[in-house]
Amino acid sequence: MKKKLNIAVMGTGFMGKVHCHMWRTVAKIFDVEYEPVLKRIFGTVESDVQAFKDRWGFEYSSMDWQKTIESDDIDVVDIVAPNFIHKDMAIYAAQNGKNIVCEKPCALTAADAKEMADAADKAGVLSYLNHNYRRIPAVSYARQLIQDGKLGDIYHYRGAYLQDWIMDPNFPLTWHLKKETAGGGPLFDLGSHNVDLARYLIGEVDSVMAEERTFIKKRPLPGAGAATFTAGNNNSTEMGDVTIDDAAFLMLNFQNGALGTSEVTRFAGGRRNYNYFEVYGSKGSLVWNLERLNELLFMDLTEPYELQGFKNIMMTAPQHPYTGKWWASGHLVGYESTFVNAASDFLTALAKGTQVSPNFHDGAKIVAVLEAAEKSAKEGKRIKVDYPE
Ligand code: SOE
Repeated sequence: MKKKLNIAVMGTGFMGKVHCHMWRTVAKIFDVEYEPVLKRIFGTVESDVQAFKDRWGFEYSSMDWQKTIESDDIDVVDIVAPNFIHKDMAIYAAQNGKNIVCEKPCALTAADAKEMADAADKAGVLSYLNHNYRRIPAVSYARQLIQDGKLGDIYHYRGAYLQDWIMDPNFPLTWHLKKETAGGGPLFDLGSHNVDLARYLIGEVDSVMAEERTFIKKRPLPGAGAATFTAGNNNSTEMGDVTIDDAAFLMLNFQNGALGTSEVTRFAGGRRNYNYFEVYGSKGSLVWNLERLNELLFMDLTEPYELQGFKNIMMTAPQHPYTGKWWASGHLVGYESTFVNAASDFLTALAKGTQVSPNFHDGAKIVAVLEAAEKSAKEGKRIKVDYPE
């Protein structure tokens, strides 16, 4: 019999939906000790909260985030609310002795993320920052190959995360496009993923050189028809200032001597969710792309030169990370499974009393790299990353 673990989901948006699916599925696929229960849902729009509660079968709904977090019946607070509120919710959860799952980016500043990490440490609760792409079998396996020395010495990381969902100038000025609510544009939203993967695969970043661009500087304020992921259905004529980047290109110097790049943009037409990396080492190379997430390209430079070429490995063997728990060998997994894999690692760490990564300390380091990029773009020079102590 699995132990019940009561979850408070703190948001009813896109990520709220993905996380509900994750909590519902994890104990069915993985042999974890806990059975998550969707206990409480928090949201800011009454009709959405009610609809969410009914659809997912939550026991309680509320529009009061403090009351939701502090409820005695909650074991895990799952923060899927906009970036600006992560810090307050996480610190409050820690102070109330709750374990925490939080969507990325961790916080608006590295200092805020560090405060979250310290609060979790002080309270002795588990923090997990959801950079789900680490949990894709191909990405996890890429790290294994690098750590097993299959790529030899690492020379290059070439990362990109390209989207196109705000190219329409009529796309409304949602919280994603304001510094005070989002922290940054694609630099924070997508760059946090890219930097997380860079740290996971290659190592810590030492310094950054960057350029940022905002192509559309004013947008209509959200009207009644405003939607987050579909452009064009906004009926407001009043305009407001966009205060974040629309694109950022980074050059990364790693502490281990590797040289990397990271391109993030929401203005790459046709690239709907193109999260991509290449890693080049002395003995081999790797290429991966979210839009073909079950495939990993591997080039083995130790083979005779005339036989060399990228081979496309399908990540569907039971030996690949996470895969054996899913479907029969050869069957594909999708976006939603990355979250379920993450929840499995979180629940295992909770049962064993160990840490899980990335956590809020990792979050503080990631945001420190993003802040260095912002500073570099502003000052036009290379910036050494100032990691919070
Ligand atoms: C929107 O840009 C978004 O949902 C990001 O916020 C996620 O982190 C990314 O995984 C997909 O795109």
